[in-house]
Amino acid sequence: MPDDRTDFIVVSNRLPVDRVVDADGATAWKQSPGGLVTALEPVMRAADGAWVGWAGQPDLDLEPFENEGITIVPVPLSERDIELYYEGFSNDTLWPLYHDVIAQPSYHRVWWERYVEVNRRFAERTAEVSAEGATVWVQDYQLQLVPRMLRELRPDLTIGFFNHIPFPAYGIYSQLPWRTQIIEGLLGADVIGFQRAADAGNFTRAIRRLLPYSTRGSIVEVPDGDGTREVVAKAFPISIDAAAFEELAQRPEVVARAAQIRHDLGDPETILLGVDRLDYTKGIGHRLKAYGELLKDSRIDVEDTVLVQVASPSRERVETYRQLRDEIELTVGRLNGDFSTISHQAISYLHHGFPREEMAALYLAADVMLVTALRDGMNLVAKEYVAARKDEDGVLVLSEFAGAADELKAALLINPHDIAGLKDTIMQAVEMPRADRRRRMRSLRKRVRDNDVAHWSRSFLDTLRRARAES
Ligand code: GDG
Repeated sequence: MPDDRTDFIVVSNRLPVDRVVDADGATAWKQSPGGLVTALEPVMRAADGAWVGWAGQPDLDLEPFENEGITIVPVPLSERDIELYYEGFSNDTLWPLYHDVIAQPSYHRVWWERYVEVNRRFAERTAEVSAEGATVWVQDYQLQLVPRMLRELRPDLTIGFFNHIPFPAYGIYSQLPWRTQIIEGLLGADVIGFQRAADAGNFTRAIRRLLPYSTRGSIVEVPDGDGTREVVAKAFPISIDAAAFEELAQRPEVVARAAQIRHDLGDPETILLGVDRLDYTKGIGHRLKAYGELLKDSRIDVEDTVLVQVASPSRERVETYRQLRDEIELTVGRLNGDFSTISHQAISYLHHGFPREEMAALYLAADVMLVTALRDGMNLVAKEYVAARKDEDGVLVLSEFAGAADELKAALLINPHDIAGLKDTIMQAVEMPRADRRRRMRSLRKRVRDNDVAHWSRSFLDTLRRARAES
């Protein structure tokens, strides 16, 4: 066994670094500024941690390397793996199924077989780099079989799993031809984390329907050799690095940029903002419908109101996403054609990604933030908007179907399917007096500050430590 194995390992589909090639053809690695990396950085550093994952390009078979104090352990994926395991089973079976079948999931046995194969590759790679008794934290729906595979290879490890997306009710989950294998896969972990208490409840109910294991509260008794092993399944709502986001949004250049954005939009009275990956779970169509009707009813006027919609490109090789893009862009084009004037656009639609500084400036400029997801594990955009608003201004309109609604009760909560209700709530947000805006934003900010991403990772890892000590 090599002696450079590590005590703390995070496993996720994508590595937290991107490979960049400069003009001379030299390659380097750039850390992507994800919340997960930020949250785990202190733990990673203290434990000399490693990160196991795919580097984002096909057929890259690389040896582990060091990047900013973290050992990066690449897992190679071929074009075919990407097609079947990632775009297929992960993004066209599990993603729509776990988001309450908003889009129809496809069930293909070859996708499943490749999902099993790729999960095994991740488990094997992780087993190789983990020191005796190490702690491994597996992330998300692409890797649900890894906990059990890893436990079989390395019973000495402490294994955690966190599901970033919802876990559906049994009536929906039961469609999955491989429903029992997935549950068994997850139960290889010592602790299984979900975004909401409702997700954890759906998971334990699915266990009771499918397997002869007993559950009490968040504890599942899983047979293990001659005895049983206790697995914890409960909610750990994820968050953001609130302090860092607040600091970013206060930088003079970001504040100046926010003022410039408002000016460039024609100094409207009200800027409404939507920021989403272009995904059918985010309810962008419902938002546009409500906004279009408000314009049609003359309850708002393009002369003083604008909707800025950032739709960052996502999963563009999956057919459902191509269709969604066409539908959204048709709607945006129609609304702009019908309502824009030479000097004022109804919707400023941006189909590209932006640097974080620009996102922060947009949050600062927006009077009303629209989060209208039809289903969303958490929704970090809602929390970022709140963290950015140190001025205690701005109104958050938030879907009750986003995990964030469990915590952010001082937002204006909406059911995005209720278009009449959504329209009224948007008007309530636009017309809300300053004192009410301040009261609500203050309460939201306290929540996001107290429960930041460091709190999330600490409480998960503490539970994992305790669970292992007790067993
Ligand atoms: C999954 C779950 C859960 C977006 N466009 C740009 C950009 N973003 C950033 C946002 C935010 C993140 O991406 C999106 O996070 P969300 O939580 O809103 O949504 P998903 O991507 O669907 O994430 C979700 C999350 O996992 C964590 O567990 O909350 O429910 O679906 O941080 O700011 N960032 C930059 N440019 C963009 O154009 N820089």
